Formats: sequence, structure tokens, C-alpha cells
Amino acid sequence: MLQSKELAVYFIMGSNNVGEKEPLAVLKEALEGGITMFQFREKGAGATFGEQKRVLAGKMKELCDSYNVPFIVNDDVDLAIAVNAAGVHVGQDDESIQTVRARCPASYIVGVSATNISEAIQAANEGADYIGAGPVFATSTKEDAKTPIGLDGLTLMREQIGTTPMVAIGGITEKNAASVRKAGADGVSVISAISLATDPKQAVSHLRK
Ligand code: 3NM
Repeated sequence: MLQSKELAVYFIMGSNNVGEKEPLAVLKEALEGGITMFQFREKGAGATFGEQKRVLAGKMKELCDSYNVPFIVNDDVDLAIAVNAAGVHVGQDDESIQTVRARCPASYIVGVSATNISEAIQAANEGADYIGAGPVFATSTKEDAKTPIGLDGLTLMREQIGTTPMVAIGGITEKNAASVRKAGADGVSVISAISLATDPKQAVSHLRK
């Protein structure tokens, strides 16, 4: 069962989001800084696959376990089950919530991306444990990101989904994180603000404030 506070600083990363750095080292620093949830998102140019992807996921899961931080897998139910993840995150073009639920243990956290209000309402009605709302701001990390919904869009989503936990994503930095929470998000979900930070641990502590 997900608690909204676990969404406070939700770090997402794949091996192609860290520049020249070592993904496991970046994740360790982020965990030391106090991230509250982690999503393994191995997608896009340069991403690993097959056995290499599975081995990396297993190592990251172990690391998250040692900090008691839930390990979520993006859009790969088989991998999530293979590494005994805490949950799965799916986008609008991925498997449906119903299919994911049917394939996963009952304890699994299932998160869903929503880029507009109707998708958010549908995800809430279908029993998503949390909604990933965005992009809030412009982002260059996701190649096919939709038009930003802005802070107003986030507030409208909050009004429509009631108390369903909601984390904001897309272009979030330590400078705008507070405004995102004020607009109705339970937390911030970031890739580059942590994965490309000179000091990921410090970046997390700034995002927590
Ligand atoms: N999903 P950054 S935006 C993975 O809108 C992802 O659903 C998005 O990266 C969505 O924190 C995004 O570097 C990229 O902007 C977020």
C-alpha cells in the first residue's frame, strides 16, 4: 500500500541518463540524499536490454532494499516480477492497469502516467495507486514528451482526482519543486535534476525542502 509521503522525491533513472557517471554510483548517492521512491526506466537511445538490463535492475533493487526505498520498474512487468520489485509504472501506451494487476502480486504498487485530465480521471477510477502527472514543464529528457500542462494543469488534475496520490513530472528542478507541491502534487518525480547533478546527494536534499 502506497503512502503519499513516499512520492515526496521520486527519482527515475536508466543507465543512459547519467552521462559519463556510473548508474549504480548515482543511485547510491541519491539514496543517501534521501529519495523516497525509485523507478528503473531503461528506455531510449543507448539503453540496455535483455540480460544486461535484468542484471542492472537486480543490482539497483538490492541497493534500494538496503535503504528501504520502494523499487518500481517502468513498463516491464516480467522484469518487475523477476527482480521482486515493489511495483510497476505504466504509460498510456503500455499495458492497462487491469492487465498489470492480473499479472502482479496483490501488494504491487501500480502507477500510471497521465498527460491530461481525462487520462488522470480514468487512471484514478481504474484504481491506480498513484498518478504521474506531466509533463508539468518542458523537458528534454523524454523525446516524445507531450505539451506541458503547467502548474494550472496540475491543480485542475488535483481537483478532479480527489485524494488519489499524484506526483508531478517533467522539467522539475530544485527551483520549481515548491511551486509544484503548492499546485497540488504530493511530490516531485525527476530524472535529470538528480541524475545529471554534480552532487546528486545534495540535489536530493534541495528537492526535499
Ligand atoms: N515522463 P526530467 S516527462 C520520464 O510527461 C518522463 O510523462 C514524462 O525528466 C511525462 O526530470 C519525463 O529530466 C522526463 O525533466 C522527466
